[in-house]
Amino acid sequence: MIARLEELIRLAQERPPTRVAVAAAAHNLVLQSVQRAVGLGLVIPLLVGREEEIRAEAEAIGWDLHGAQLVPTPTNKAAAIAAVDLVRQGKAQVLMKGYLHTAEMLHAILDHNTGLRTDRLLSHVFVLEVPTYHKLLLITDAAINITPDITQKAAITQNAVDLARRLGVERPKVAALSSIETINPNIPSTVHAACLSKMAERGQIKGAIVDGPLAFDNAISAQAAQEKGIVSPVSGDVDVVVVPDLDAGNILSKNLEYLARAKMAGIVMGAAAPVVLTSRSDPPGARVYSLALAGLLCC
Ligand code: COD
Repeated sequence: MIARLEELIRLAQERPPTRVAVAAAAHNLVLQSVQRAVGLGLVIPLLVGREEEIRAEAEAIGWDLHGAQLVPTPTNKAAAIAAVDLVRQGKAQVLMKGYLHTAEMLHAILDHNTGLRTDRLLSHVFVLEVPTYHKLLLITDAAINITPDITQKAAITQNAVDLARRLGVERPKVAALSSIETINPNIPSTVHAACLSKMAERGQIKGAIVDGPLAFDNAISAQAAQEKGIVSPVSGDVDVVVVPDLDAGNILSKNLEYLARAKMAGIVMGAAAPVVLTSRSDPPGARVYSLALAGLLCC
């Protein structure tokens, strides 16, 4: 079982470098992270975007673009489409979002004719190394599905469980989160969480123990659960938290990143290839961990 994000890099270095198509690459943080990943032997980049801007940004960070291929496009939208196409053609194994809006990247991925759709739901998983928690914590979905219904949440859960298993957790413990641990029909996330728990019991979600509704404290701390008299097979040892909606997940992840100094990686599951979808403000470290994770998932 992988316990630290640094291990992702070590494991990815045991494999040949991954060919990564970077959509809208002309940005210093994007190029810094790709340069670092090239230096670590993790990736061979195809930098898609405005050529002059990519060259200027690369020069500004002191990178001669050695080891990178440039694919010129006039706009961000064209860059997103071209990067997706490089993956479809097999010229790249991983897609990475550069400096463009998430929705713009997702529209290119979701295009019926030219995208990277499969029969699965696309969902995002953050993998966090939180200094105050004893194992990696997966948070889903904080970046793609805005207000998922129960069917979508089951798919989101399955995608995260599959990722946790790829990271070596044999039977991931999943907390379906809400703000309380009892069912209140006026709080839809409590009903969703209870359904997910039952769906896992009945084999509609496979390979995991799912419990919910749980509030975040009862999920993460066995002591908090005990004090509330909650008996849960996952409390205090959770691998995956499924959040009520995108807002909750986004706030939770960024809270842990900024206030608890969590390190993080992020990946999109359910597409025809791994997609690195970091936020435009993410530091290079998060992007390098994400590239290492994508490299481990692509073959
Ligand atoms: N997986 C697979 N197919 C999907 C998904 C998904 N997650 N979401 C939509 N689709 C398909 C639908 O089935 C349909 O065929 C087509 O895509 C369009 O569906 P719509 O009209 O419901 O979706 P859109 O195009 O309005 O929006 C889809 C987005 C993923 C772009 C949208 O949900 C979105 O903007 N998400 C938030 C992205 C974001 O801003 N994240 C930032 C947080 S950091």
